[in-house]
Amino acid sequence: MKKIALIGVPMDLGQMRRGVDMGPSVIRYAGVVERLEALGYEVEDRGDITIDRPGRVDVKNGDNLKDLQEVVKANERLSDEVARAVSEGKFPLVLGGDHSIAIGTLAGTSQKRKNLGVIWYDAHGDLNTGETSPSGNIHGMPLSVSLGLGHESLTGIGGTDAKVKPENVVLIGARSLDQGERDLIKEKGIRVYTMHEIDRLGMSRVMQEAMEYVNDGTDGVHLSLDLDALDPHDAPGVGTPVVGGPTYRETHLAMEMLAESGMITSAEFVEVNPILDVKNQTAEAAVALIGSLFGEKLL
Ligand code: 6HN
Ligand code: MN
Ligand code: MN
Ligand code: MN
Repeated sequence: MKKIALIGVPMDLGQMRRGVDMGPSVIRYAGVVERLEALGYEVEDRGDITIDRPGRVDVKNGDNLKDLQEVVKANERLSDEVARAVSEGKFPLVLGGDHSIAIGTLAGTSQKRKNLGVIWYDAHGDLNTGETSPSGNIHGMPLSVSLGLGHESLTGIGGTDAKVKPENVVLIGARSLDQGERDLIKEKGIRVYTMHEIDRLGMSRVMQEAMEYVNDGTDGVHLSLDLDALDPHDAPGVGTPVVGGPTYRETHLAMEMLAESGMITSAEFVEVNPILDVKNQTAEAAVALIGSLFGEKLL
């Protein structure tokens, strides 16, 4: 697919570190459009989704969900925009914003793809619900919401059906899981390559296995890449860093293998926070990884 629809989502209400709403802007500034055009893609930058700003942020409702209404509204808009891109035969490339926006990306993508595979490249599981979340931050919940679990105003975005099936999901890079997330992974039998498996098998074998797994019986594969998956040494500009992650190089290898496979049909890059970053390093890493995902090679 040579046409890309670029969609920015300046969302920071899914978590507590202000500044991640500037993610789309700094990733553009780091040259994402030029990088993709140099690879021969036609890029339509659709600008940013509108985010409603509440007067006071971080307000929890009775269900342990912060800024729920604003997060729902933005994800409804995003879902429509992503669905439109898919129906026009374009590759939706979504720039965050915090990870709560995966709710809208997956809701939009799954309008057309009823058996969507998902690669969740993240230090975290993002499998909490209001009941299990230690924080009430919705960016820790998008994957469970997409599986149909949690508050109905979130699971109902883009229709009441579950957007993805647990057997079509694979997590890569996990090293911080809450108890409720561990329980859910066991209950649903979700495939997870934690740092232990990456250390033992190496990124190459992990990616080979993960790709075979999500490609089996699916009609498209979405990549959800949280920059906090990378070791904080290589991606310091994130709100919830966790030590001991895959390197910049290992993550490039993962993107290069995905490019070779040709299986990825939509993607999002999230959690870049320029206030916490060092000289835009994390935004630049995101752009370089996007380049690799779309087939950039040295020779
Ligand atoms: N992310 N598990 C923690 C929580 O608050 O639910 C951290 C979530 C981080 C989410 O990085 O997208
Ligand atoms: Mn994360
Ligand atoms: Mn399958
Ligand atoms: Mn995440």
